[in-house]
Parts: sequence; structure tokens; C-alpha cells
Amino acid sequence: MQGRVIRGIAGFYYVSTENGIYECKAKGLFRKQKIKIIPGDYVDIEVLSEDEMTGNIQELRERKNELIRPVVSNVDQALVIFAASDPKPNFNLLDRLLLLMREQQVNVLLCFNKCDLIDEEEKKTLYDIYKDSGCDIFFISSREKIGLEELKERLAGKTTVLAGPSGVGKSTTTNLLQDQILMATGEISQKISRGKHTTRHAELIKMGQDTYLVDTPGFSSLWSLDVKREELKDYYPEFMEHSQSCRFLGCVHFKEPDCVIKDMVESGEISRIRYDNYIQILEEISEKEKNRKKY
Ligand SMILES: Nc1nc2c(ncn2[C@@H]2O[C@H](COP(=O)(O)OP(=O)(O)OP(=O)(O)O)[C@@H](O)[C@H]2O)c(=O)[nH]1
Ligand SMILES: [Mg+2]
Ligand SMILES: [Zn+2]
Repeated sequence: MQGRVIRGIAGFYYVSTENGIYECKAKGLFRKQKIKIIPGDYVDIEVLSEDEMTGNIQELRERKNELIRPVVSNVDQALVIFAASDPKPNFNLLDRLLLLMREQQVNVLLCFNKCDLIDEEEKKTLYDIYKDSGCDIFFISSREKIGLEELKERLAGKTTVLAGPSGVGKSTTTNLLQDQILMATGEISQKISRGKHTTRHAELIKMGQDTYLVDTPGFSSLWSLDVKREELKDYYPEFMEHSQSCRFLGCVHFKEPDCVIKDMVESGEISRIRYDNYIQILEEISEKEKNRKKY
């Protein structure tokens, strides 16, 4: 029987099939070949017991792709959720999540929730920051149920990784987008205290036919990026378009003279928030590369 691994815990894999969810083990064959089954995998299973819904994974279908952060396969896109307010968006974290997804070649739907808390002008400000960033932008309010249908349409038939900081309404929104699983909401930041056991594993929630949301608890803390200093600029579509006009080939738009990008930030054509965060990330990468050379 065919199915999809929706989560894996301590050697057990939960495989969603047309007959329901089976608790499966991976055969020794996989261990011998050093193949690790991960959430998102399409597999063939042999049913051991229909009553107990148990089985063995016999075969792993070819993966379309495989993300490392979070570990999950066969992903089509990411849904990055921030609150328009309460908490105010942390643009630096937001840009890092966009980079992380782009680094893994995953297209991003950027969603600002809690739009009931902001006015049109504030909405426009948010829109202007991200309009050239290469992601599609959605404004929703899960409280007022605004914008959810449009979002739902974009998720249909796809596997979408959900990401965003605590308290922005990920669970509230997830509950409205599907009726299979009810997630706890409102329990802001109890998890921030470290040391406690936090789930680091991705879990797929079936929303409908061929439609999955990948829930990733503690996602933002998994941050770590593997981009070279000279390459960082290539992850910013709003720079790419114009950078061939900079005086220096390979200009990173920082301390170089005659830099078109810096001029565009001055004139407001490129978002200063995006640029300043870019510089901050650029300097962090430089620092890291320097330390690496030292040792
Ligand atoms: N005003 C307003 N509040 C909202 C909206 N959506 C969610 N909330 C509230 O925001 C709080 C946090 O919502 P959750 O859905 O628990 O947020 P979360 O992103 O899942 O948070 P974590 O599980 O901690 O990562 C709750 O009190 C929700 O009622 C919205 O559209 N507008
Ligand atoms: Mg939640
Ligand atoms: Zn430049």
C-alpha cells in the first residue's frame, strides 16, 4: 500500500494512507543502506495488522527535494507567517527566514496575520518593504476570518512548510485552514524558557487531497545559514535587477563606491529595512568567515 510519512518518533513512522494512518517500522534494509526515512517521504508499506494499524515500510519513493531546516522532503513551498502587529514583525528574523527558504530553493508565501490590528497605511508600509522581495504577500486576519480563502487556494494540492515566530497566530490560522487537527492556541512563550524538551521534528498535517501543511515547532531557533559573503546579495531580487549598474563587478553594495543599490536605498526605491538587515547579516557572515580562517 502507498502512503506518506507524516511524522517519525523514536523509530516509528506514521504513514498516512487511503485507509488511515499506520504505525510503521523501517526495515533493516534501510539501516544497512544508511537511508533515513524522513517526514514527507512517499513510501510503500506492507500491512502487518489491520486491527492495530501497524506495518513495515518496504520502499522509499524518489524524493523531489529534501530540506535540511527543517528536515522534511517533497516540499512545494513555504508559508512564512508574521503578525502585522502584536507582536510587531521582527524584520531581521523575517529576512532570515526568507533567506533560509531561498537557500533551499523553496518559494515563499509571506503572510501578515492580525491585520485587524493595523490600518491601510500600515499595511502599505509592510507591502512596500516586501513587494520586490520575490515572495507573494498575503494580508489576513484569522480573528476576523479575512483573506483565508485566497490563502487556501494557494495551498491546494501542495505541501507547504509553515514558519514564523511565536504568538503570530500560526496555530489559530492552521486550525482555520483545515479541520483534521485542532492545535492549541494562545499559549504564548511558555516555551521560551530553555532546557525543556522541545519538538524539533517536522510533522505533516493533511489539509485535503494531496494538500499538506508542515508544522515545525521552534522553527525560528533552528536558524543557521550557509551562504557565502559574496553570494548573499544574490538572494535579494530587488538588488539583482539593478546590480549590473554598480561600478564594481561583484559589488556587495556595502563599502564600494558608485554603488547603484546604495543610491536606490537613499532615494527610497529599495527598502531601507531590507538593506539594513542585509548589511547586518553580511557582517555576521564576514565575522564567521574570518573566525573560520583563524582556526
Ligand atoms: N487580533 C488578532 N489576534 C489573533 C489573530 N490570530 C491569532 N490571534 C491571537 O494571537 C495569539 C497567539 O495565537 P497562536 O495561534 O497561538 O500563535 P502561534 O503562532 O501558534 O504561537 P506559538 O504556538 O507560540 O508559536 C492568540 O491569543 C490568538 O487569539 C488575529 O488575526 N487577530
Ligand atoms: Mg502555536
Ligand atoms: Zn553595489
